[in-house]
Amino acid sequence: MALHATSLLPSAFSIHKEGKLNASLKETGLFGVSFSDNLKADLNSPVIRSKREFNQRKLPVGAIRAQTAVTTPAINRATPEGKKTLRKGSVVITGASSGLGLATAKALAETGKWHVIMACRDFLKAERAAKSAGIAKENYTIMHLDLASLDSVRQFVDNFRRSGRPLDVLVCNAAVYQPTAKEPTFSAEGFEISVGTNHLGHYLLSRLLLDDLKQSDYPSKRLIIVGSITGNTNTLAGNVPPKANLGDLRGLAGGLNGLNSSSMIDGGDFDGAKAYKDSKVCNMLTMQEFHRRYHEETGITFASLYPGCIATTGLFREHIPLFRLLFPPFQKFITKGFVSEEDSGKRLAQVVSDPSLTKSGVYWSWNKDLASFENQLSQEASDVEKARKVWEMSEKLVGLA
Ligand code: LMG
Ligand code: NDP
Ligand code: PMR
Repeated sequence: MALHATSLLPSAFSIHKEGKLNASLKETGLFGVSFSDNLKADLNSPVIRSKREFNQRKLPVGAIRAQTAVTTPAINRATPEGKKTLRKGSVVITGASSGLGLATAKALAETGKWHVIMACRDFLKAERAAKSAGIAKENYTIMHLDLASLDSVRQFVDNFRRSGRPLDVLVCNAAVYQPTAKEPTFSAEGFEISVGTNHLGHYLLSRLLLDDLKQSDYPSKRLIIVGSITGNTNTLAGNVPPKANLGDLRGLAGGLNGLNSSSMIDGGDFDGAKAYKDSKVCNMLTMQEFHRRYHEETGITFASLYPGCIATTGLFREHIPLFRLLFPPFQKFITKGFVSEEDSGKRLAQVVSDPSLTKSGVYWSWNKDLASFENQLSQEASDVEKARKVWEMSEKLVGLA
């Protein structure tokens, strides 16, 4: 049963549908009572290639440590007793060189049931991170992916296919956050960098890899996109200014290039924190649109999540030092929304592999007893019409339509 975020808020808070927030200061987290964070392919070519064809192809010179692997059926009778065994799952995690992505890679690799493809923009950083996290060599492969370049996304997809590995789960985790930027910066194709990376890069990646997911014979295939509480205006955290708001999408329609269109989705003046929150709304809308378009036909589980406030990650690297100093204790002791990198990794790993989390179209969160629950998205983040428009506009921007 879906729990409503608002129903978990302290009674002193009520958040109305239109995003207005009423707060009486007695019994609020800031004054001693916890606000738990949870309170609250299309392919270039339409030809569908069989896995056998993938495996027969030669490894390209340019593939970065893409190891050869012969794809075996998901379930085989390998044991002498003839018991059915499941082959190792194969999961791609973007931005696995730090924070949540790295912690998730570690949690999955440690089970011995997953091979993690760490899709990262900085190969050496990723290698060092995997080593220092103690991930066993045989459980991961690093492949280059820069989400701020659509060419790089396409190259990654080619390299991945040439590696011969199946794709059982795709996790769109990477993100950038520019809270202090005064002026926008842009991706290779000229999209404002936060929406360009967090949304458009992942949008192209997941559209292209959908075919690979379809071809997997793994029993539970999933596409997971990391969302956040701060993009949801039905929560306290989502009401800290600047608030997410995609408006009428005029900036997105114009290409977010800051030249003949605004760099912001809603057409407004650049605001880095808002651009990040808007990108998270796009992530959550995309997950639902995937669900509506493809779940029934493919059986793939499409999900997003809010892993908790992982206040110590690299996401806040561009914030002022005072913020970085105060934010973790603020989240730990005041909002009580704090979660360690390790625990957040276990949460995302659950969404990847837990047999009880196979429901599609869900935005997962965790309550104060650390149990997962189906959370409710804000009105904007669950707007069906907006989801369709974001999908169609994004499709044009990334060259799929
Ligand atoms: C913007 O500022 C930045 O400008 C932008 O760059 C980006 O970072 C963006 O969301 C990201 O934030 C937001 C800024 C403006 O909020 C603050 O950071 C103000 C901090 C004020 C601290 C007062 C809290 C007191 C608690 C003491 C704890 C000590 C530890 C401090 C750690 C700080 C780390 C965050 O926000 C405003 O305009 C005013 C702030 C109002 C908050 C709005 C929340 C809406 C819900 C209202 C509920 C009211 C609950 C009590 C309010 C009292 C606190 C103001
Ligand atoms: P980190 O900064 O630690 O991790 C982000 C990762 O994304 C890094 O590995 C980074 O690579 C990678 N990345 C950034 N840009 C690109 C790019 N162009 N191409 C490929 N990879 C890229 O932050 P978190 O672990 O906190 O963030 C992970 C996810 O969790 C994000 O989606 C974020 O929105 C979400 N989230 C985080 C919360 C938090 O409290 N921290 C709360 C809610 C959601 P590199 O190492 O090279 O910089
Ligand atoms: Mg927020 C229940 C309270 C709660 C939670 C769970 C978060 C999560 N935050 C909460 C409350 C508040 N925050 C309050 C009351 C304030 C005003 C003092 C506040 C401020 C604040 C700032 C300035 N919070 C922030 C920032 C950031 O720069 C972070 C951000 O918005 O990044 C986009 C952030 C966050 N608070 C969170 C979470 C999870 C973030 C981080 C990032 C994200 O959504 O990925």
